[in-house]
Amino acid sequence: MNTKINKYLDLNFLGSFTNIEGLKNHDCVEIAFVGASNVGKSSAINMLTNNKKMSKVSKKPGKTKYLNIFEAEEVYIVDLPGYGYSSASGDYKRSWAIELPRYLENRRELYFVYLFTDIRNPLKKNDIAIMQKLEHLRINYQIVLTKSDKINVKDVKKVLKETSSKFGECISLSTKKNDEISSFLSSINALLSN
Ligand SMILES: Nc1nc2c(ncn2[C@@H]2O[C@H](COP(=O)(O)OP(=O)(O)O)[C@@H](O)[C@H]2O)c(=O)[nH]1
Ligand SMILES: [Mg+2]
Repeated sequence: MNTKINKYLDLNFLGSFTNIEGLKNHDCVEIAFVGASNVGKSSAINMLTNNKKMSKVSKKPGKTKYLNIFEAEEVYIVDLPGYGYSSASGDYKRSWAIELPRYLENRRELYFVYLFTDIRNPLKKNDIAIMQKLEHLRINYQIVLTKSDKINVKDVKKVLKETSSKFGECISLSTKKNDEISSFLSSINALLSN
């Protein structure tokens, strides 16, 4: 559990944008982090860089307002607005109801999506709708079951097995488990070496 992590991603924060027109074009691999509000997308970016302030982690759902883009040597990571936060402002709702589908449909640079979902209550209606959209658009994705420290190890294995048998190999992730952070880093590095 406390194995040392060899190499973090050397990400730089490029900026936050209200719509996809703000994102720059490039020839690198772009990876999107998609999921409901509060499932741990921003925390994952902090984990990958070993920098707690890299992406704002909010205790209040719906605080990462727009599309946040991070860049490393050969990869771009886009932290997309989290959906399903019913009391979000109109602006914020617009960003997930309109900009998220626009991003998925139009972003030429998009190579792969990580779909984040809380392991305690995974794959809700909105997640399923996103998965259907990704399949329709033929965008490759993997499910990340977050906050795995919140349930016991046996249950983590059980949920992993169940979701993997239905939706292809899934991974579990916790800010508190170095082995899972390492596996997630390896998964990203594998995408970059393809
Ligand atoms: N226990 C635990 N809490 C987490 C984990 N990942 C995120 N959180 C907490 O969940 C809340 C929402 O996280 P955040 O990264 O802002 O979610 P986002 O809205 O998807 O970007 C914060 O209070 C985080 O500290 C995790 O792996 N374990
Ligand atoms: Mg966030």
